[in-house]
Amino acid sequence: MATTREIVNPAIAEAHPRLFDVRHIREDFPILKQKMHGKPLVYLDNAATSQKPQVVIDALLRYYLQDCSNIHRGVYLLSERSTQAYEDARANVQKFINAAESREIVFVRGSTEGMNLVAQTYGRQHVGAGDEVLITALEHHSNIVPWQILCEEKGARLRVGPINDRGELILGEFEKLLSDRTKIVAVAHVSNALGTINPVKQIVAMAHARKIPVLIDGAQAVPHLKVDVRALDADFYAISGHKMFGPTGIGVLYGKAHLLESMPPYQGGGDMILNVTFEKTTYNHIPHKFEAGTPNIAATIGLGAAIDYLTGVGMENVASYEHALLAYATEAIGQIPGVRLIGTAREKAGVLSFVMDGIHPHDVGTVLDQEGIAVRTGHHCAQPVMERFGIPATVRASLAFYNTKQEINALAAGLEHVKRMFA
Ligand code: C6P
Repeated sequence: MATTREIVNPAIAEAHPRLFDVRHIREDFPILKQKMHGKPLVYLDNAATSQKPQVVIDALLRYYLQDCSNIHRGVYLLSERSTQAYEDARANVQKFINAAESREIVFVRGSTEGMNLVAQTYGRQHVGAGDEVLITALEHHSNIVPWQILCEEKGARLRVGPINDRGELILGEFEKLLSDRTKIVAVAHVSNALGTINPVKQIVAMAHARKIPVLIDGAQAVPHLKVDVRALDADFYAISGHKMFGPTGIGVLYGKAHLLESMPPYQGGGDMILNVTFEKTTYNHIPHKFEAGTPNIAATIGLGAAIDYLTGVGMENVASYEHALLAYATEAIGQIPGVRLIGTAREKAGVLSFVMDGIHPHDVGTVLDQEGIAVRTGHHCAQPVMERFGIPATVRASLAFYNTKQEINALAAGLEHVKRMFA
């Protein structure tokens, strides 16, 4: 596999030889050593979920081997240790996305739950009959359906900013959809089906000029780009831990403190209360008000470890390495006769979606699997994107910073093999 040193920026590589040496990075991910159908695993389904470095696996093990206990409840040392590790993870997230305060970090199951939380709390509070919620045409179902549920309940209207043939948001058209009726804007930072990076900073500025809050679905951005929620001035920002090298079942909803404080709770239960009587319950302070019941403690601690790991590698390094790898992949795959790239935005991250003349994406994926190559095929939980491009599905190769040019070459060779099989 990756025997060549893949050094993107020689100056930085000289200063930090380990950072850009993909061979060493790959050593941190035990799963990548496996073979599939007798071939080296080429894992190109990182947008679905990413692989975990040993330090994350170790953190999970450590919790279960040494610290396993509930948090915020026990007066004994074991519980103090797990509470500390859980709250340290919150502080890690805060620093990583540059939130102003750790109480702005709410732990949820994933970005899906983050979006649903905002729709069901802020949304129910502020969206009424005749109001509008504005999204874009490149959203994942997780940033469509929660708003549809809300709009149906309230008699509100879901508006959709259009995209062009490259898969870029048409900003002028989007802006025209902002009005007095718009009560919230919800947009993806990076599209999972197309890889488009939305101009979220501009979108936030446009919405804020009209005093409209913005939720950003950051599920596909945080693993690839350095995200600064304060620089973006995002009101809400949703993250999935498992896509950023952390465990499954953990995610983050960032929310500005004054907004979180003003919102009603999402779920009721333990830990989200200060006092309960049958007559009246007073709620806990943020973020605990939104963390009812025993959370996924192990996964939260694992997410903290993933953030430490990413911080060690450096998100600028991740972004620049992947940028070069995506350019290489776009060239290598895009020039194969019969392959058509879907999503050719000028600003892209991590994703290469394509179709092949006369061959169903599922067939492509099945043949690639026999070559040890894991890609996703289908609508990628973004059916309206497929409809926009007039196709039922694509093949999607999605990158992480442990992928290599050799793996892209293997994908290109695999696609030539597919073509021969279906010729
Ligand atoms: N996309 C993909 O293969 P959860 O499932 O809650 O961790 O993430 C949901 C989600 C929200 N927004 C975007 C932009 C996403 O890409 C995803 C998850 C995966 O593309 C699984 S469908």
